[in-house]
Amino acid sequence: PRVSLIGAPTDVGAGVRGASMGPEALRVAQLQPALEAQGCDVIDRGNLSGPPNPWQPPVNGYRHLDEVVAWNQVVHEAVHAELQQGRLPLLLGGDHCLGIGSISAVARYCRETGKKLRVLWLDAHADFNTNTLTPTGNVHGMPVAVLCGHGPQALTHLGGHHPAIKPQMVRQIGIRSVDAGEKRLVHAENLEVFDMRYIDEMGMRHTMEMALALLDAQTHLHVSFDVDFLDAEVAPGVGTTVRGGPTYREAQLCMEMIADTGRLGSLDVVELNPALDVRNQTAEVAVDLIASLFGKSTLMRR
Ligand code: DIR
Ligand code: MN
Ligand code: MN
Ligand code: MN
Repeated sequence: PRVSLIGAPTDVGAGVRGASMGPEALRVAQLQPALEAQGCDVIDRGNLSGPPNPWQPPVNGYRHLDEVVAWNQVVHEAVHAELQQGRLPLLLGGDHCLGIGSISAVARYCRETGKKLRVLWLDAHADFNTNTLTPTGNVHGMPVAVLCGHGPQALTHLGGHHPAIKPQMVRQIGIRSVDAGEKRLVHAENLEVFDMRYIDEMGMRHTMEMALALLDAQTHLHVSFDVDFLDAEVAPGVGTTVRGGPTYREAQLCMEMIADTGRLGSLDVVELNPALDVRNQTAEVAVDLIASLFGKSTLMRR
């Protein structure tokens, strides 16, 4: 595929500073050559710009809402422009609040082209908080709820259509930290969550077979990869590590099975925090996994 790298160097939605350095860490870890080795035609569009992080407490249950809106508007336009040109946008975050701009753009493109949308949300967290449920006010804990229509109008209507997506389009994988109020909303909205217990009991192979079931030639597959999906021992360079995530091998299998569908149409790689990393190892692991997502495998398979 033709891939466009889009850097969004911000941490306005996060509770720990440093994800703003994620795009450069992924470049330093040789993301572009890794994609080119898989036969991708890659253009690095450089970094978007937006407001600085004011580092303020929440107002009405949101921290930095104006800044979050501004960043998501530029992300939305950049992602949509790449899709319109027939290119695969790879958003380099930045914190996970940027999934609002990215996925609303993908959903808009799918509506414009008559495609079906499936979103795979790889994360330790459900990111399904609202301003009344959130214990932190950090908008990176809210993007899935916002995309499903729960949130401030400036975010829920970002792509012109409300809600941007339906909960049935989403499959969450690797979840192991959900806040109490958030958990009620996850159940009320019937969000399909393959949590760590499911993966422990059923294995990553079966999990991915279920999460990828019923994709067809008309389906656009979006992967939103929060690097805290990975076990903290594999990926220390994230702001909100949670013990007990997928191992390196499980994550590789997850990515390879997504690649096998041939349906990947857009990707977010978010929450990488170089300020907390050890010699850029988390960025290197992320690049390994992205290579698998774009088809890298040890040997040919049937
Ligand atoms: C927590 C942490 N659930 C919150 N969320 C995320 O602040 O809402 N951490 N996404 O990465
Ligand atoms: Mn997370
Ligand atoms: Mn409305
Ligand atoms: Mn997340």
